[in-house]
Amino acid sequence: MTKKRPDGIETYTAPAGGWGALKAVAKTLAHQQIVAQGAATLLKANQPEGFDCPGCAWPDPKHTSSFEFCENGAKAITWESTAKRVGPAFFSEHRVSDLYNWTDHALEDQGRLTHPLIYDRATDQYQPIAWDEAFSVIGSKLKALPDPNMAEFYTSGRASNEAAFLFQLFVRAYGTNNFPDCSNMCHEATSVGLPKSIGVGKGTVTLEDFDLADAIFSFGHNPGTNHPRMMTTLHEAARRGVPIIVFNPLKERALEKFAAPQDPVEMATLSSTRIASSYYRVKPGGDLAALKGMMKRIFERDDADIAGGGDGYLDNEFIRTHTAGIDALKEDVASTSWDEIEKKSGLTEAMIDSAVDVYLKAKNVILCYGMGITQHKHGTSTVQQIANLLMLRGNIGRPGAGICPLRGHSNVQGDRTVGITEIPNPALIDGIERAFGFRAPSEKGHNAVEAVEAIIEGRSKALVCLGGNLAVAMSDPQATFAGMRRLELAVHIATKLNRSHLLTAQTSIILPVLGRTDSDIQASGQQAVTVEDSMSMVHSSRGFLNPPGELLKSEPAIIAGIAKATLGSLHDIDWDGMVGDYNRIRDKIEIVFPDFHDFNARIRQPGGFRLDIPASHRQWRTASGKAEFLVGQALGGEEADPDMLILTTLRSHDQYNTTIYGLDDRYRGVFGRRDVIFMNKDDLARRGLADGDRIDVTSAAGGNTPPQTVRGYTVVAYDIPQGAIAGYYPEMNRVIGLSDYDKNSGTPSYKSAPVMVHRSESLHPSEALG
Ligand SMILES: Nc1nc2c(c(=O)[nH]1)N[C@H]1C(S)=C(S)[C@@H](COP(=O)(O)OP(=O)(O)OC[C@H]3O[C@@H](n4cnc5c(=O)[nH]c(N)nc54)[C@H](O)[C@@H]3O)O[C@H]1N2
Ligand SMILES: Nc1nc2c(c(=O)[nH]1)N[C@H]1C(S)=C(S)[C@@H](COP(=O)(O)OP(=O)(O)OC[C@H]3O[C@@H](n4cnc5c(=O)[nH]c(N)nc54)[C@H](O)[C@@H]3O)O[C@H]1N2
Ligand SMILES: [Mo]
Repeated sequence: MTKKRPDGIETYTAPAGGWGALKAVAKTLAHQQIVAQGAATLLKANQPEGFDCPGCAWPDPKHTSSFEFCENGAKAITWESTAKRVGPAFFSEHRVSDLYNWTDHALEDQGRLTHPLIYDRATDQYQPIAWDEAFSVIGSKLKALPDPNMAEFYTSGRASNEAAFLFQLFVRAYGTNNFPDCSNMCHEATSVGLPKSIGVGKGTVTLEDFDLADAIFSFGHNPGTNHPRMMTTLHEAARRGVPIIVFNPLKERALEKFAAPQDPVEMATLSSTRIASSYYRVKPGGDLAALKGMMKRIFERDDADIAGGGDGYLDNEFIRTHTAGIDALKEDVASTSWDEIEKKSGLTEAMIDSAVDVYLKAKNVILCYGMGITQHKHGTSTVQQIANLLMLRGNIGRPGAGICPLRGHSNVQGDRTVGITEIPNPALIDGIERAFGFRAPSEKGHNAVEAVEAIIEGRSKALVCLGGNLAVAMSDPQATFAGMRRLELAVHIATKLNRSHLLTAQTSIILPVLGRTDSDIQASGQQAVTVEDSMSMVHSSRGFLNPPGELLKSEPAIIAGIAKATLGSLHDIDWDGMVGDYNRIRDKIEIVFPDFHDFNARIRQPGGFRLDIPASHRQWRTASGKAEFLVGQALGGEEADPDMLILTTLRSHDQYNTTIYGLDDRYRGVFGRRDVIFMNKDDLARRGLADGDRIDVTSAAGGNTPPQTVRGYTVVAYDIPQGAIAGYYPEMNRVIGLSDYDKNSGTPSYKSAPVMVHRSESLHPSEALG
């Protein structure tokens, strides 16, 4: 007899992709009321003359392919190109304190912002304001601050290269390096960790390398939901018989089996392809131990083989010519006991051994990873152990092999490349001087956590956001939201209304902006922008839809407006000229960053061009000039409280970060709700709990004092390692402390928050935020 599951919870048995994905797209198009225009819009995504899909940063085969179907790309595009609008009439009907009680889904689902708005405290409403007036209010508030370092300038990773470049130019001309950005909550462990290992903070592979790989390792990412076009690559590889080895605490359906909507046979016969050849359900945060275990076994096998007269398993030629530090690494993993490795990783020695088998058999290995690796207190160190593992067999810097961090936002990598960084290097400062004739500040500014801390402590008084939803994305909303409400100035350059806009400062302004899909007309005609994908390909993106209203401005135009109102004629920067013709912005980018030589010519080639990744051709821009084997952080022996659980936070299939498209998480069998916590059945039993019971989750340690609780969540018995639970981001951010982050990179440990759970007295889920 099958036991009835809680409402909306099912066991999903079908493959990922397939007809379910097509059905979901049809539903999304209808919900956004753009059925007629919808299909045509989708067909322009990632085409040579079209726009770059705002869904993810996975590359497209040369951006010249025919339309590649992608359910979640379709959701991202239709969410932006919706026919719904949120204008002055709406804001005159709703007070901000009422809107605050709406869900994140409902707020954004009102549609595209159409008018510049300013908050009026007397009526508790946002009211229209003219652009010039908005710019002048912002300029005068910023000028009035006693120190430019009292303002924070946030970037979310959808901004184009051109917008991000103008933003950093304006902010540095204003006088600070306070550049919190979404990357600080995302792949900062990669940006900080990899340069020390291989001299560059980006991936080393291209899409073509996947055709040559003999094995693919996938650590801590969920491509069926978050990088769906990667499924085409994995599907092809699986069909060629390439082993795909997955390390993930959850059995993500798309990594198990996938039906490609492009494949007529699979669609017609309802068949699918098995993706992972082996699936290791590592404990959250256990990857560091698993990687150390793999390396320990590789050294052991290498020694044994050599003792038996063999050549061993290491690429000694590569190690000798290209690397430093192998002895210390070998010593570290040798002194780490199997007992510790098994305990921390949740995997047995035999399992790790079988993963090593595959690794050693393959000539060319690519290792892909996502947030399951970076969002931990030891994220940076884990990234470096990934580089070590690859380097042991020379799997970096040759065809078919390399490291592949799956970036988040579609242009988060590009934004960093063109200068969004709180730690400017001398080359950037010299470049700005070359192009604009002034010396930018060189002292370190704030990253995302530091910016929010400064806001909470009242050291920072102003926040200007180029997109995003910083307050909701950040840990500890209790403290973060309160800090935001104490600001003197908050400015949001946004496409849609979100909760950060409702945390009103003394002066709060929302500026409606064109998105990727919108046509952008300036003095010299229709403009294209550029973006950089996960594989360092830079290409152009041109929207073509009629903008949602006449008043919207482009990101570059808004930044220039704020800059002129703040800086006046300081430094004699030609803001109008650059906004009138984005080619002129690109000319300046090329002067500041020589890697962009012939920028305007090269983006006109179909598919654009690839930025040089020195490690791809075995040039190592590290201090020693070699690729560095770096010893990993200790696994940490302290025995946790036996009642404590480790919470990892996830994206559902129906969300884009804080944007909640809908309430289903199809592949995990969750429908119509998000108020669930996944827990191992033995952990449930040990607490006398059953599938469907309501629980409270309380932070157990770390940075939010007093401890915070989310109440009334429904617990779902799930195939997840014992000792671990999983819940959705952003609802669970309440139990993640602001000071729980990787001290090397500042990346919050969203994937391993220590918590306690108790049976709940609440019949309904609590308001999780704020
Ligand atoms: N549709 C859609 N696309 C997106 C996004 C979105 O929200 N929606 N977000 C974009 C952004 S900004 C980003 S950064 C990426 C995020 O893409 P992912 O990195 O795939 O993001 P998460 O949902 O956080 O998933 C992390 C995966 O890691 C697993 N995991 C959790 N903890 C651990 C751990 O300790 N070890 C290991 N090995 N695995 C673990 C989870 O089970 C899950 O499968 O996607 C981008 N693309
Ligand atoms: N617990 C937990 N917390 C996390 C994570 C996690 O895995 N777990 N992941 C972290 C990660 S990886 C990231 S990247 C951050 C995400 O943090 P953010 O990037 O700040 O958040 P988003 O939800 O992507 O931002 C959505 C808003 O961006 C605006 N927007 C959309 N498109 C555009 C555009 O084209 N231009 C402009 N100007 N605005 C636009 C809209 O107003 C929309 O409401 O969250 C982090 N927080
Ligand atoms: Mo991200």
